[in-house]
Amino acid sequence: MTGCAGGAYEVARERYAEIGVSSDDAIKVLSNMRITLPCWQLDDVTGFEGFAGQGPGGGLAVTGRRPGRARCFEEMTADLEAALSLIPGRHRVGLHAMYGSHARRGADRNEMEPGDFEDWMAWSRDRGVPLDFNPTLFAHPMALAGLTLSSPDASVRGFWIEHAKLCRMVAGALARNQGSPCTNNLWMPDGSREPPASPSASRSLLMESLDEVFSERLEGVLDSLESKLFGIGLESFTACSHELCIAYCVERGVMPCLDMGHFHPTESVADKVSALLPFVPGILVHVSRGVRWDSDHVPTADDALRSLAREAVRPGAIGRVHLALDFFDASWNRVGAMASGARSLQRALLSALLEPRALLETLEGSHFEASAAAEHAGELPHGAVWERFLETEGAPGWPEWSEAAALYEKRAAAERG
Ligand code: RNT
Ligand code: ZN
Repeated sequence: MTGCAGGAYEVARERYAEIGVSSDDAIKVLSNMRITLPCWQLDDVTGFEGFAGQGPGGGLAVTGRRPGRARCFEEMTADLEAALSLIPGRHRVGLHAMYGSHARRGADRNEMEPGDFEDWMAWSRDRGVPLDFNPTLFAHPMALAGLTLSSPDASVRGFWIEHAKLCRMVAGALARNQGSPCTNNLWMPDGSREPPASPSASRSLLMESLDEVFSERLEGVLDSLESKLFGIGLESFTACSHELCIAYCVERGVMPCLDMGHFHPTESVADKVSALLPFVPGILVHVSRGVRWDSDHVPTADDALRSLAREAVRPGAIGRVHLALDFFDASWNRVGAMASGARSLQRALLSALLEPRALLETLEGSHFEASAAAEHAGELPHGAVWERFLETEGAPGWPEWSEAAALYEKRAAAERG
């Protein structure tokens, strides 16, 4: 609940001061951290083009069939505004190319123009919400075989190269519109159910295509490339594996996108951050919660997310590690899921910001002392600091936010079916 952090916060502030942490500073830093919200969570990755009737394809699977998904720009922006009102702070929205208005003028993805996102740009200006972008290389008849930029068919490859290039132009237009950079994240499903005859032939085609896509330097566009372990129906081979992705990004100065669901289940994504940062312009993290596989569950503040948050708030990482939520769960209230995922990430970030880093550094190497200090710090009253953060941002506490999401969904489902 909001409005009750008062005395409790003063006590918390003192307790944190004892271990050398300023909770006021932690709140300030958190207030300035923008998270990119995935618009595709609101419509089960369907898009506005009429292609994704049978699901997104490309090895992706949406779980659940709750009523009330957003079916058009107006419904989607209404849902985004509802979600944003439940999340403390100021944030960004990530679009996919499939949410443009090109289909209305009969244009396909290889004929898109920045003007197809004019309504989004107007919304972004009105609400002061910067946008990020993603080319959509799935949910399309030309991607049915699971191959796009690495397809042996030159016409398929050409189609997707053109699409990816046009998307960079769109991202440039979004950047100009918002007066700040726009992240453009390229993920392609390319892979196969059985091992390919020549993995290296497939990867050469992919790299040739990528070189063409990235050939021009574009002002305001922060390019990223997302790797993957495998997709459903594409289990044996993924052209843009982690190794290819990282090597390519290092050589070409592109940001890698690390999706938390795209690694072996016990692999730590957090640990990759400090290993990669010295070599790349930045890192985009797709914050997701894979349960047993890349299941795209809504993130909760679990150990994986807490470790990631710890790396994301280190002095050299802030501003270089971009955080974007990536999940699609139609078994949850969709707006509630969006707000919940964002709030969980913020909680994890706040806990990380409240860690006594300086103290822990002095205890480096003395194992039990460090562990004892960390355990003590972990039990300090962070809930009171979270509530002060909510008050500062004028955001609802629990249960208000969760009740508001439930009510919103009820109304949307009644109107939309
Ligand atoms: C797929 C990737 C990709 C998508 C979104 C919709 O496994 O994670 O980022 O989830 O672009
Ligand atoms: Zn992702």
